[in-house]
Amino acid sequence: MTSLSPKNQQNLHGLYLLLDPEVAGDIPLTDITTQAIDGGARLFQYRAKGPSRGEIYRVALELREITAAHNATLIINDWCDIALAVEADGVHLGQDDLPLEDARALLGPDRLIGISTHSLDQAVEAENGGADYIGFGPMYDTKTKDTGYTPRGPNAARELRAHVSIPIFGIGGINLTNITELHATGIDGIAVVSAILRAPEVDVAVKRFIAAWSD
Ligand code: TZP
Ligand code: MG
Repeated sequence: MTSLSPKNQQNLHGLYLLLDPEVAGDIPLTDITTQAIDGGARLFQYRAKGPSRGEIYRVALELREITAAHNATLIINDWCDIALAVEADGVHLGQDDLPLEDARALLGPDRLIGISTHSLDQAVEAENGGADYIGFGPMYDTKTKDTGYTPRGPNAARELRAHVSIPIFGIGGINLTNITELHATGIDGIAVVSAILRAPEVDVAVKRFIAAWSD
């Protein structure tokens, strides 16, 4: 298996598809990933909250093979050890996960680290701490995650853009209707779960999101 490091930053824009087995239901994440790649997606995060770490590792290995074959970026949510073990491109961490500094010490300079942020202060802190990108949200109401935050909305994304230079991905409740106003904020991309994983045809949904983001 070939690693995509050193730092595979070229895919840090546009559609960022989060692969969550709870949302995918009966459809294997490997099938979803293959369909999404067919539709043009090149940036993925494996986000599994329920399975054992052994199971997360096994699925991550499969996702790594599929994504690596298509020069697609694979980020692992939460677990630095699994990201390293499967030679993923990086890790995504929340505010209550391993601190950025420690994650960087483990992962080294060549892997990507993304940080979930919910305020301008957190976003600036992540950038100053050496994050490669940030997620910012929830942008809108979402049923996929109980975030504990009110929706931040596009104006907050616009404000963030004025203060943060690293790639910003809006997340939470993003669909083909609200994508247009988010694109106008100048952020770099959108992290999407249910609107694509629950679509009748993942490849078609991916194509629509990519087209909407580039229009
Ligand atoms: N973090 C903030 S909102 C969210 C995560 C993981 C879930 C987004 O899912 P959806 O289905 O795109 O609203
Ligand atoms: Mg986390």
